[in-house]
Parts: sequence; structure tokens; C-alpha cells
Amino acid sequence: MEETPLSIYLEIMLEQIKKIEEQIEKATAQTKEELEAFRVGVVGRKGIIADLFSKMKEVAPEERKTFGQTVNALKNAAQEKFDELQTALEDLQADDINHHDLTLPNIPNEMGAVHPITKVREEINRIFERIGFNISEGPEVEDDWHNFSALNFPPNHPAREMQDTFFIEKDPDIALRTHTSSVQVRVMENQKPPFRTLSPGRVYRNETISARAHCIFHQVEGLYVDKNVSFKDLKDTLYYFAKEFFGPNTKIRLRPSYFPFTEPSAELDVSCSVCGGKGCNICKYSGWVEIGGCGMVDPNVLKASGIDPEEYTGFAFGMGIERMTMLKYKINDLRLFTENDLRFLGQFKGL
Ligand code: 2NL
Repeated sequence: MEETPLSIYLEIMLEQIKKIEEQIEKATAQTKEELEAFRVGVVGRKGIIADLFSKMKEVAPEERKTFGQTVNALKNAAQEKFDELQTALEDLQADDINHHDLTLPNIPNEMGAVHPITKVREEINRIFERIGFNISEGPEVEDDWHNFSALNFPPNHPAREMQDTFFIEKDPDIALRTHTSSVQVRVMENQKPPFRTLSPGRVYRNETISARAHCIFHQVEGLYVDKNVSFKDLKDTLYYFAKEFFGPNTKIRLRPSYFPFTEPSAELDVSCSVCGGKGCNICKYSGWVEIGGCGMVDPNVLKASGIDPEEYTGFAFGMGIERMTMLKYKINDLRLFTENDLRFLGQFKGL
């Protein structure tokens, strides 16, 4: 069958489409912007292909099929080209991220520092380990028994109030521990004397945060239970610790005090390590700073954990780790310990 010759209009159109096809074939996109320009100019709603489709009405009805098929083929080729360019560009960008120049000098990993509280806590542990204390740890969420009742706290002691303690549940009471004595109660319940144990750890009290107080802080408590443990043993132990931690010229002082869990009880002061006892603004010109409290374990406390107070006696003490760290490193604001400011933490590198 003889083919009908194409109209001059269609011939010119097909010629143009061929040129467009060649251009599309050669197109490149090195950047996101170039890729976007291709999308808008070629395959977009107002691009060259949409423009060609709009010419359909100018084509003679018997030639529309040929025209339509040609433009459709172009459209498919252009879409394919666009996908190709897009994939290539994504690969290029991924390459930039993944392939460093391995010949460049290395960026050194910056050495971190141990947190001063951790450092001091470990130093205290080592000092007490040298005289036979082991380290005991326990839960930070405690029941009423281990935090209060077993320690001889009377039923309406202020520490049992919401204003002082963070409660998780009421009746039965579950709270964030307010001291690490709770760990020592667990030791007394589970072990037979004699034992010497040290319980460092995080404790919680419902305090307004200031330069001197925080609702989260650290404590270390010590407990020694044996036959014939005396108040002199307590003093010797604390004196040994103070000299090891603050330096050989350190003195200690015990002032009578009261705790529900010890009898007799005392506050523990050390001679000011900043001025050596001469008087400065750290010790408020008294020469002494308080670092904790201590006493002989109350017979009721021993009994509550199943230890016979007729057979055994014990001493106990508690000290604030933040307080000791502040004295040792002359830090004047407790909030620095929890703010994670690298200008502060970086000063403890290599110490
Ligand atoms: C302070 C005072 C103290 C204790 C803690 C204790 C533990 C048991 C039995 C008896 Cl299991 N006592 N601990 C004793 C006296 C004082 O802490 O100012 N801490 C920062």
C-alpha cells in the first residue's frame, strides 16, 4: 500500500522533536538547581513536552496519531533521562559525604575528662578499701522500710513529708532514696557481722536548687558492725580518712548532734583545707568546715535488721561528696556539677 506523504507542518514538527530529543539526550545536571531547571523546562507542567502536546489541535486529524505517538515517546525518554540525572546527582552527593580524602591529616578525637564527682567518689572508695571496707550499692528507688522505718525514723518525722522527699507512690510508700543508709540496711539484713561497708551513690531530696543545695546530690556512708566496735574506732577511722583525703595536716572535730539512727551522734568537721584553719571566706573565718555526720548505730537499728545489739555494736557515718569536691577543688557553686558545661568539666582533664 502506498503511504500518504506527510504534510509539511508535521514534517517540520517531527524535525523539531528530533532536535529536542538530541538535546535531552545530551543534558547533564551537576547541581540540584540544574536538575530542577531540567524538570521545569522539559517534563514539567509548562515544559517543552506539555507545549508539544498542546500543538495537537493544530495537527491534521489523520496525522494526530503519528504526532501523538512521537511526542509520547519523547515524553517517556525525557522522564527516563530525568530519573537518570536525579540518581546520578544523589550518588554524587553521597560520595561527597562518604569518601573523605584519606590523605588529609586526621582530626584528633578530643580526650574527655572524668567528672569531678566520679573522681572524688572513686578516691574515697580507695581510701576506705585500704582499711578493709568493701563497696556496696543498691536501688535509688526505695520502699519506706529501707529508707525510713528500719532506720528508726518516727512515723511523723519531717523527712517523711512530700516537702522533703520525692514519692513515687503512697500507701505503701515508694520514694527516691534520701540517703544511702538504705543500702546499708540491706547489707545488715543480708550479711552476718562483722562487716565494714561503704555505700556511695546518688540521693534525692526535695530542695530548692541554689549554689549550696540541689535536689540531686551524692553521699557516701560507712558502716562497721562487729563485737566491741567503739566510738574511738569511729574517731580513728574518720581521722585517717580526713588526712588521706585532705592532706596530712588535716584535723577533725566532732560536735554533738542528733540523728534518729545513731546514738550518740555527732557532726563531723575538718580543718579548712583552703586556708589551713587560719580563716577564710570558705570556712566563714571559723577554720572548720562541716563535711558530714556520724555516730554509734542505734540499738533499734541493729535490731530492726536482725542483728543482736547485745552481741554487736557498730559505728556509721555519712558525708556529702559534692561538699568534699567543692573544698578540694575550690568550687563555689553546686549547680556546676549538673550543668555539663564543658568549660567547667574540661578543667578536670588529666587530674
Ligand atoms: C550526714 C549524716 C549520717 C549515718 C549517716 C547510718 C547508717 C546506718 C545506721 C546508722 Cl545503716 N547510721 N548512717 C549515721 C550518721 C550520720 O549522715 O550528714 N550525711 C551527709
